[in-house]
Amino acid sequence: MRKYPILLFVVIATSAVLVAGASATRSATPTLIGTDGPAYTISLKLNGKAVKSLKAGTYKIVIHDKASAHGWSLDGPHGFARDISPVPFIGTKTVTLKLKAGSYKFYCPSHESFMFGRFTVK
Ligand SMILES: [Cu+2]
Repeated sequence: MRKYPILLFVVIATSAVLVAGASATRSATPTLIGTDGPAYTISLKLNGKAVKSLKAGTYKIVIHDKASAHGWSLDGPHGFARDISPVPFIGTKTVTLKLKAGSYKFYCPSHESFMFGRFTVK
């Protein structure tokens, strides 16, 4: 029975490729960092730069909510609307979202007229 060692090797090699593929996909998800507060500030950054345009796809969004008076919400195309960090909350919220092409606006629900930013997904 010389076939068994070869078969076992093939199974192990295949598993290793699948695991490597899965972790490569995961680490490729870009992370957007958002903040609201302190004071009347709100932001969204990718690699330290304010987000102005993004490629459509899946993004991890981490919001650092630094003020109970403020929140962090995101509106987008096709009625997309998510309150990612609600107004009374202070702390960190993390979501993974699939962003489709269109115009997006992030804002504080309590001060939407002046605490907001916009970006485009292409
Ligand atoms: Cu606010």
